[in-house]
Amino acid sequence: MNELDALVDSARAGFAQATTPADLENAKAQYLGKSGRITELMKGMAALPVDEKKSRGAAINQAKQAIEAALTDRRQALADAELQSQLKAEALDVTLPGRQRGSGGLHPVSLTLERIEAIFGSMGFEVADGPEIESDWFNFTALNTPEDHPARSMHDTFYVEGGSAKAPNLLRTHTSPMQIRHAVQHVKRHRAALDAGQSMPEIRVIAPGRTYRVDSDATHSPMFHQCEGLWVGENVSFKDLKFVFTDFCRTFFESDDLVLRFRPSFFPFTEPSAEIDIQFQQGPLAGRWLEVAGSGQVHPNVVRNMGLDPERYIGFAFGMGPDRLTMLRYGVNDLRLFFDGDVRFLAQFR
Ligand code: 2U9
Repeated sequence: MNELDALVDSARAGFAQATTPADLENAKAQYLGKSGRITELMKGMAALPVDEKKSRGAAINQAKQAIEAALTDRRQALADAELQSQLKAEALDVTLPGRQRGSGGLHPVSLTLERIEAIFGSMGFEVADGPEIESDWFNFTALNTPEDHPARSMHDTFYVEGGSAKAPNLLRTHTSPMQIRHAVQHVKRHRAALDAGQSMPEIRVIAPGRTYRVDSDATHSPMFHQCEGLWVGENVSFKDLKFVFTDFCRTFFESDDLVLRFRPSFFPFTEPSAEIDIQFQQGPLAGRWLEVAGSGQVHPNVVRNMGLDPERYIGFAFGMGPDRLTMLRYGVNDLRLFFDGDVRFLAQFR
């Protein structure tokens, strides 16, 4: 093999060892650069006799073209390898199933509110709605709450702008105002019949919704939920309350041997009043009395504020905390977990 064939073979070997464009450029410089081997051979021709220069020049040029061809092939090979590497890295398997967006779900307290509405709906109760920013009249006065009652103080109630100094606006502290509004509208609708001495359809309503109090710890949140109920007619007594609420609790907790206890208590808007406790007969809470609601016969002053004669119309009311019922039903021990917005906690109830 002559010197030029050896040089072409050496260049091909050098280019083949280059694994990156930069390595290849370095290898190219050794053969085709200004101080490369081909340039040296060309300079060496100066010393040759005239009749040898032509053939020598042609031979060197042929070797140069062979090296340039080898360089082009290697550049293409490296470019192809880079493209294949990128295609592999960015490969998208279009046959894979689509990414599931994941099914959302209702908040556990919303599930409880829906359950409460369904159970009382099955007993003929309507569902009332009403404003969360209330007047002093509907939140306190209409409910027979004395002017100096501690619940009216600023450290219990969120007062807001609007209203008047004597009757300020506030964030409702319970859902009772919705009951009063519903009852007043109901009486207005049947005013003519009442004035003619006829009866009116009974008031049978629940009022679920958000309520607000200045309080915050593991069992109290500034925003919490309440659901109150009201059944007023010409002959609605405490026994009706005991039956309705017992039936509700057994259905809600899916426990037919659940027992209720009514403990004497006091609320300005009911007389007599009673706290309601429940007791499971089996399961982790068996044997413990758990307070779940307050209740009582609607106070005559409140019946009067509805526009009804308390000598003719009587009924019961109750109030319970859907947040607490949710904690009992699912075994949650910190109320704040419901309102932190942590999807890892909330997703358990989907
Ligand atoms: C009208 C007349 C009477 C609603 C009632 C309670 C007793 C009661 C709270 C206890 C803590 C709810 O669970 S809680 O957040 N409520 O104890 N509420 S009687 O009485 C009314 C309501 C409206 C027109």
